[in-house]
Amino acid sequence: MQTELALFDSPQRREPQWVGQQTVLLPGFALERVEQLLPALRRVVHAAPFRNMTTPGGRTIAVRVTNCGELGWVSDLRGYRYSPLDPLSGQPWPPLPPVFLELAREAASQAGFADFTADACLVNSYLPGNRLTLHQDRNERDFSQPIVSVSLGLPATFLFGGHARADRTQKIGLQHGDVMVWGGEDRLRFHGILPLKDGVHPLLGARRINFTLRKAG
Ligand code: MD6
Ligand code: FE
Repeated sequence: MQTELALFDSPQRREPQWVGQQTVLLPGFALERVEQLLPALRRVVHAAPFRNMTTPGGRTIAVRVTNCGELGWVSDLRGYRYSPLDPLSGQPWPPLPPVFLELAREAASQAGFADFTADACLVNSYLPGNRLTLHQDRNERDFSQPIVSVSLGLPATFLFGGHARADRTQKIGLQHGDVMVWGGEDRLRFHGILPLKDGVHPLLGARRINFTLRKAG
């Protein structure tokens, strides 16, 4: 009985799935740390609240974002870039929680990227209906460094394209606790998120949180 309950309660990591030459989905990889990740996330969001940013073209980005770490990704009429200061407060971004750094390093090493040390973490908050259009992540200095992406809350469909915007995309389901690591030859592939479906997650409610750990500087 006890074992059954323990089995039922215990977070399940599943087999890694290679979705690109240097891109791996680690299903459930973050589950065993969720109890540390959520309070750490709450502290970050308390210091640097989620906000809507503006594209250089003047559109509002529906997905709300914040950052932690030495550098944070920002977008406004002047462009996309990394900044050491939160433009809302004029203060440095809150520090990267050690549990984020450890998770990123372990996940990256599973994908063959040894000694990954993130200095930036972009946190995205999606409500039902929010999507992220196809884009490349190219504001970081060193494209030899991978990106580690952690999904929490409602499930989402990730679109994974090629090196040109018009290339066909594959759909990858991302669930609460999944971690994706990508780098190398896949580092500049176009990608996005389909509109989030309605739902309520037992821990996070009606939203999805994604955070991506990067070496930006
Ligand atoms: C998201 N992720 O999962 C959006 N970018 O909500 C990204 O845009 C992303 O997951 C670079 C690397 C991994 C990612
Ligand atoms: Fe991205």
